[in-house]
Amino acid sequence: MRVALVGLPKSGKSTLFAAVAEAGGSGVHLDRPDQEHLAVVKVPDERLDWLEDHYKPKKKTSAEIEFLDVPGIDLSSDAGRRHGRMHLSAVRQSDMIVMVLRDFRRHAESVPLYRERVNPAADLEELHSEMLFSDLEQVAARIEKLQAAVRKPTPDRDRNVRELELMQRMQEVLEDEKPLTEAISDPADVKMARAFAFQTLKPALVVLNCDEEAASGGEGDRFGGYPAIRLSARIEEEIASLQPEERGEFMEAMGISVPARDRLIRSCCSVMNINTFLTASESEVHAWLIPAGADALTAAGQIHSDIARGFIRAQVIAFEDLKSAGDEKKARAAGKYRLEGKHYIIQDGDEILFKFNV
Ligand SMILES: Nc1nc2c(ncn2[C@@H]2O[C@H](COP(=O)(O)OP(=O)(O)OP(=O)(O)O)[C@@H](O)[C@H]2O)c(=O)[nH]1
Ligand SMILES: [Mg+2]
Repeated sequence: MRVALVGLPKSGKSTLFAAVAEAGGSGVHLDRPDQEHLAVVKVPDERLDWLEDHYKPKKKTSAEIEFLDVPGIDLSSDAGRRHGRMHLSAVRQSDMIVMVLRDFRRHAESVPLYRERVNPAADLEELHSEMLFSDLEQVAARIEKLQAAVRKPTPDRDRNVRELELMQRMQEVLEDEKPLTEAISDPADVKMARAFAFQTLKPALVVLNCDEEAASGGEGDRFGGYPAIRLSARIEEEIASLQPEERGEFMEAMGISVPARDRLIRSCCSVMNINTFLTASESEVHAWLIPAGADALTAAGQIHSDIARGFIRAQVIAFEDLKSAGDEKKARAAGKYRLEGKHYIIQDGDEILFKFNV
């Protein structure tokens, strides 16, 4: 799972990236601001920590997601726009887009202003138009190809006709300046469109990079039609650069209860519609990410193809039930463990033991 941080120049993407990657200080990334950077990040999960305390395993494995720091896209010049296009192709290979918008005013004089403004709504609009436009170009090129193809009686003509109809529908939506997520919902259409990795078809989150005092905004906000969170990239980078034992005190002094890094990672999982399931034993506790709606067989296959192949049953308990019972034995006595089959839909926070036979 890969999340791309995108935005106009100097909105704080690399600062946020350093905080998320816990690179500490002004990490190596700032040496090459013109390049993309990738970091693998552990998803913070209190449930996994509880299981670790409880099972005292040899090993703890967090779920991971990747963050990609993309250089700022300067749409105010032709050269900048061309460069931006290049980087947006890396964005196409990501599963989700985080649009980082500048909303900090303090010390702003030392950071060059984009188009002489601090205006996140206008910035989002500009970024959004660019992504719409780039999808529109791709759609138009595809339509041209398909129009030629459907004139010939080839074996895949039916499919081409269907695709052409879909592309024309998408073109209309884009020309209406709406993201493709609003054009298609039918799973067959989504599948057909997915191959093109359209940008406005990707789940997206807005990050408002604010001054410290404005950064503690609640969850569940929206901005310009997107789910949004507020944070201060600079403070987050500072927190990430501290030793873990110093963080609590600093955060308390700043009036921050949860690092925005954690809020960001969690929001990404929620926007991508990703759940977590857990496995636990004396040898290892492990958190796994899985698309919402996936079944027990898919979860088993994620751990190992043998477990899916020889799947017998899944023994499942909701983490909260385990926690409130206190331990495995008490939960078992209270009848909280269930046996589920292949088609059981995994719920967020399920702790699972797969029984299999190969
Ligand atoms: N005052 C203040 N400055 C910030 C904040 N976030 C980033 N900056 C500063 O703004 C400048 C640019 O930050 P970067 O994180 O490099 O921004 P960027 O979006 O990666 O920039 P490009 O990749 O060049 O587009 C740096 O000097 C940061 O220290 C913030 O929340 N408050
Ligand atoms: Mg940068």
